[in-house]
Amino acid sequence: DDMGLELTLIVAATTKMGIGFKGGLPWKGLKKEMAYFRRVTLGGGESQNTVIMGRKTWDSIPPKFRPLKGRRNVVISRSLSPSSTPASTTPETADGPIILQSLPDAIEFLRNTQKNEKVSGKVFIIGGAQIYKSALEMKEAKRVLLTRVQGDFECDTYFPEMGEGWSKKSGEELRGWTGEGEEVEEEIEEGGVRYRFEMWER
Ligand code: FOL
Repeated sequence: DDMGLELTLIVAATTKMGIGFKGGLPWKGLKKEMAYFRRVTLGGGESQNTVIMGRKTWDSIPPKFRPLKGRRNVVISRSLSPSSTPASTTPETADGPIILQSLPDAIEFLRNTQKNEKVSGKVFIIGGAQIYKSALEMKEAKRVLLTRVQGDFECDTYFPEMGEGWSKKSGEELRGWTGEGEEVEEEIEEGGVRYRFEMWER
């Protein structure tokens, strides 16, 4: 049953909602922030989680880290996907990402494959701007895990307007959903940059 297919967007953004600069992240060295991304997307459960990303985000991940370990990697690309293969019959290769043409195709693919309990974990949208925008237009997008980075980094890519109906949840609710420990509530400082972890739902 796929009634429970929910999408969670995960993003780190500046106060002006900047998320990227010149094909990468706007900052360097927020190691604990990246560790949070890794822990949360990996999860701790029995079933494997999925990360869905655009092709430019795939390119931005250091080759030694991709595909992101321990997670099903889905990449959205019109040019790299075999155009005649329906999403429902896209073969899953042992290694490397699953490449699909659009976010709706990716959702269809997951609906057809998440019946397998080993892979019926959480589904994360990890960017970038174009994929976040498509995701926010879908009813399945129920949650945003937003890291608010208090810094004025130069950016050329921004998180799209979230629109109506979103509310920020408490730190306790964030911990409940992510399985994070107490430390997630506090404001983190790393190399002179402060940030805090938030969870929004609709
Ligand atoms: N969300 C949050 N909260 N922070 C981010 O940095 C972030 N980044 C992306 C999407 N959502 C995010 C997209 N960019 C890696 C690199 C870039 C990236 C996402 C992931 C990456 O290499 N991740 C490795 C860990 C690398 C390390 O330990 O330094 C991973 O295993 O997740």
